[in-house]
Amino acid sequence: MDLSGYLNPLSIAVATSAISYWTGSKLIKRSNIKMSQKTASSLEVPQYFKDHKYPAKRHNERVAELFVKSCEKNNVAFLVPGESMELRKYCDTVKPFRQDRYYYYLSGCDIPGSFIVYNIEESKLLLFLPDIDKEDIMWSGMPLSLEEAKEKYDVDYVYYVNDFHNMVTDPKNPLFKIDYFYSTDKEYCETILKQGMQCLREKIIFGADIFFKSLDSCRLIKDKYEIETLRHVAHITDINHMAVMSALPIENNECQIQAEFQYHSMRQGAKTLGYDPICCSGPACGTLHYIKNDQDIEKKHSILIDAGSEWNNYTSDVTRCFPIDGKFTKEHREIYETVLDMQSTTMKLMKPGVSWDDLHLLSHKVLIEHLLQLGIFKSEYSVEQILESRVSCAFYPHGLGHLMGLDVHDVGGEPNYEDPDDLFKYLRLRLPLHAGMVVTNEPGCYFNKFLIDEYINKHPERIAMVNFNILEKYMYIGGVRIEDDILVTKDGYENLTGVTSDPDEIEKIVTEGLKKRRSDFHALV
Ligand SMILES: [Mn+2]
Repeated sequence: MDLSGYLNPLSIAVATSAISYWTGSKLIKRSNIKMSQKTASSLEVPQYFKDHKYPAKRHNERVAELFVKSCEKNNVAFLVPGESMELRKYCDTVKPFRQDRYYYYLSGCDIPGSFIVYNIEESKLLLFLPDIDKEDIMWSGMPLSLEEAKEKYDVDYVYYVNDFHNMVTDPKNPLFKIDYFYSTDKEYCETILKQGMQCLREKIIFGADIFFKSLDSCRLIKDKYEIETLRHVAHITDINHMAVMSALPIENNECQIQAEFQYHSMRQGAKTLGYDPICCSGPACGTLHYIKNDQDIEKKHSILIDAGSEWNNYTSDVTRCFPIDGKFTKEHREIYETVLDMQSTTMKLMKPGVSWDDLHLLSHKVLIEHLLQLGIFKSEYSVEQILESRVSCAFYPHGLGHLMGLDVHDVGGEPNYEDPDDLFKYLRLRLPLHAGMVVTNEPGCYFNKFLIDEYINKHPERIAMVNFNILEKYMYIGGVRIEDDILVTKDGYENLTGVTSDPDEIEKIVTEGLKKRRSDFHALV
């Protein structure tokens, strides 16, 4: 095919805002993480990332394959912009930049203010970089050149935003023939349209269902590159969690739990986390998305940390719980083993074709069996009667897990937040498992006054099932959640998370850490 109609890349030109791309030298093998491992100081990146580019072109092809099945129009292209840098009000500093996830999926490009065009009929992917702002070079340094960008990204051509106008208005250019540009976001597109491209306005179709559905279906199933990325970030996260469990002498407040996690994340090259970390102690462990992370942990017993590093825009999502003094109390251990049983019972059954609804339901049954044994539920009721009443939602109100990838709660799970059944309302994945999905398996058991009021005290038939004298003895724990990141494989699953969840091993790790002095840690304050 003759592509001479596309503009020739300008050789002298450079683009604003380069992103860092660090490389290492050898593959870090994930195994069970041992305290003696010194990989936490390493910036090494698996060889795979040196041999492969982010497969942006393939992602566009896959989305287009699905898209054309439901699109009746011809001469169609995708026009997808990324996020731009945004100034804070009344000052000249910028808000933290986070690339749009749909854009990243289709470009692999983290440069603010860039966009892609994918010409479906010609199967050509064009990347447009922001025009050069010479003044900005003084402050921000030299941006990536077009050649460097072509080398780095899996695209057919690289141009400047400024070139786009000439291309779509030149009758000899293939883009001139495009009748419809499907786009995700109107707001981002406004920047492009402002640059003298008003003629395009009526050709752009924003936010069409068929476009988003095709994107979400593709993002639902991870390819090899995405799996390797998720594996690498899971390994980084393992080490952060190990660090947190091993550093109690310098952790006196929840914010120092967070500090230890983030410090180790950044040392391994993961400069951001996939979500606000949840670092709680004592009764606060019962708050599902607690992000205050500012309370003293002394005089409490339990810690719950739910945190995951982010690397090349892919995240991890792992929760671990441990006793502050290195020894689980009787009640904490009982609840810990309950949750571990919920997780391992459902984990064993994970494989393609299995309904996530069914596994979620099974995790409630395992919870109910344990709470019956502990006497929190009264023995005159059967597992079925208790399950049917939905009283177990008071202790486990969220879902067994969710999809994970570019977003921590990744797209494509078809949740139904309007489900009238409390048991399924917050289940974010309502599909059968499929090879290539990455999901969290994260059951929990919480003792939270608000949840007990909402789910038990407002329902007389549920009140009758609970022994409140026994329940009271567990309130100080707050809650336990154990969360691992799981890849569904063609005949089962692979647990990407390597940090231990075995309660005996956790006791050992915490105890060993407690034997150290403050001066054994790199801690000036
Ligand atoms: Mn999660």
